[in-house]
Amino acid sequence: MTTQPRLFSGMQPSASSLHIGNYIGALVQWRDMQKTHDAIFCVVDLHALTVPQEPERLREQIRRTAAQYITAGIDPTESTLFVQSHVPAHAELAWVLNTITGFGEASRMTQFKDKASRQGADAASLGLFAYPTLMAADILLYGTNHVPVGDDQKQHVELTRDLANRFNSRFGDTLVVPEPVILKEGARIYDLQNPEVKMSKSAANQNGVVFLLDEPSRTAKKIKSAVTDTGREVRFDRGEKPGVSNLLTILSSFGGQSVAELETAYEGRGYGDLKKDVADAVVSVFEPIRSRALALLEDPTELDRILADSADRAGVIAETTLAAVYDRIGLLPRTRR
Ligand code: ATP
Ligand code: LTN
Repeated sequence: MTTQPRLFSGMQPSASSLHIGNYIGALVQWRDMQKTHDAIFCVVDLHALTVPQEPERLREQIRRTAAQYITAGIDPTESTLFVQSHVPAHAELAWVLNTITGFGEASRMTQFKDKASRQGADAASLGLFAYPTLMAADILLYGTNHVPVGDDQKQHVELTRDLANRFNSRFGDTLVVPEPVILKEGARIYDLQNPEVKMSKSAANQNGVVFLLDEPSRTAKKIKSAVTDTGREVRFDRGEKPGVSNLLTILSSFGGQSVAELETAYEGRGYGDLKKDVADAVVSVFEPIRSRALALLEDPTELDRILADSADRAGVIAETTLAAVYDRIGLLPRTRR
């Protein structure tokens, strides 16, 4: 019987590969937290339906995302790693949470406002509006204590806390109120071609996004073509030197030396040397992750079995919470005497 705190986190399968930002900003930290937590990691495919999808591509992206979790270090014998839609309780609890969420409260979610304004208010679906209550369901089904997320998701975890407290005060103590664990800001990675914006799967120009599943030669090429500045000095300064600062952050994350140590090491040396070292460091970490992921995907029998076993384990926990919720709110159990 484990006494470690429960951790839950997830990523959308919204691209065919994760990138350096997802790796440094999420996966590496998840991997480390597995040791101190009873961890559950989810590929949140139902969330991915909130933007238009192409069915065959989505199916492939779900497997690819799961494969990269595993080969980047999420150990399926230590943690639970499953696909959201394999556990129907997520959609079921989300419905109940929708009924206790205010329309105005949901309208204040900044991610919804951003995405809806990008898609055009008429194109935005009810699903996009309800994204945060589905996320709350993900978290609350598992009695989660800690939710590691980027800063942009903090508001959703706050809503989750509000909903758990509201449910408990209306219907009696049922749901664990989770805490966000905000991932390190130093771990934010920016687009190599446009170092003012964060690296993102959905960037229009992919030359500035280094994907885990890119071929090593492509990775090296992208890094060597990174935008820098007209100066010569390798120095961390986000305002004046966003490109060089980003490369220093990446090298520090991959190589283990602090940014200050790197600044000293590159005194009198040019951007070319820095880029070459960043490329070598990233390729040497990504190459084995990439080749193992591609091998897992070649014959997905093993991967599908891992996901199914994990979904069985997750399903038992989720069903117990859902049954308690249904009972508290006054639904009739299905019984035969
Ligand atoms: P999309 O473009 O589809 O919004 P994304 O690449 O921005 O995707 P998410 O799926 O929103 O990534 O995020 C998954 C996880 O990766 C989150 O925990 C998020 O904080 C982290 N993450 C995403 N982009 C970066 C980045 N550039 N730097 C550090 N962490 C990141
Ligand atoms: N919204 C998150 C992904 C996500 C998640 C979750 C994270 C969905 N459900 C539950 C933590 C816990 C994102 O876009 N990064």
